[in-house]
Amino acid sequence: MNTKIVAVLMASLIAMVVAVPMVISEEATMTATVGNVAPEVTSVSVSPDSVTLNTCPDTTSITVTATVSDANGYEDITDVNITSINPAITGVSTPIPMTYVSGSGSGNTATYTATIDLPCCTTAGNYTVTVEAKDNAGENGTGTGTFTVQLTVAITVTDVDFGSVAPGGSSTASSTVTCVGNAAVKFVDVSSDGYDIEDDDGIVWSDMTSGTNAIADDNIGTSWSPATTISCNDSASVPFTLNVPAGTASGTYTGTITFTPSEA
Ligand SMILES: [Ca+2]
Ligand SMILES: [Ca+2]
Ligand SMILES: [Ca+2]
Repeated sequence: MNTKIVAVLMASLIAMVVAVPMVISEEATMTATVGNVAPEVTSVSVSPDSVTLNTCPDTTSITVTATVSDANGYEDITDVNITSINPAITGVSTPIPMTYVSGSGSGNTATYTATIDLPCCTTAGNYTVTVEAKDNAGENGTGTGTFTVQLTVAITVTDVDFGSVAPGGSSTASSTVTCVGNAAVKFVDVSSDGYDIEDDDGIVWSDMTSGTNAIADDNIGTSWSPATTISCNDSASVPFTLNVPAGTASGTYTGTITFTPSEA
């Protein structure tokens, strides 16, 4: 064989090997573990944060708003609750579930709210609300907010009807006084000399009149004790006695009793 031909054949073989290489891919598995991060309650606010209660029997609504974040995304937050109110409020039980505010979720953060109906006898003072958020892994975070309940001194009273009284006779009738604010009340007797003596006594009354005729206010008295207190949602009868002087003209006499309560 001619060496020139051998060289050409060798060149062809080498060329074929280079043109059709054997290529085999290999896959490597990637592994990473993303840990759970507990949610955080980043803020708790109460609106209004200074509460003047409606009088009994009405309740007063306050709204608690919490901002919750979770580094695994807000979708990892499963539930948010008000777990305690300190001091506890009679008639308000916890936990109170908070509701996700529709559309508030973005990235790591979402907003939750709950409404609390405060009873009319909720004690005045400062309160702390604790909010707890949980995520899918069962981890939790808490945050607190505060609000203040103001003192309300308020009463309702019923009218006093002495009925039919003969001249020279007397009659006793009562007003039912109900405490409808969160402060227990009393009626101050200034100078401890009886009601309707000083203008700022807790109970004062007018003369009773019928046209131009009058029964003077010193014919009316009460045995109510200034030491007596009335608690929220409790009632008491305040008795009044009317002496109709002999010689009083017939007619229907009317007047006014003014009750001014003080915090007991
Ligand atoms: Ca998480
Ligand atoms: Ca007095
Ligand atoms: Ca008077």
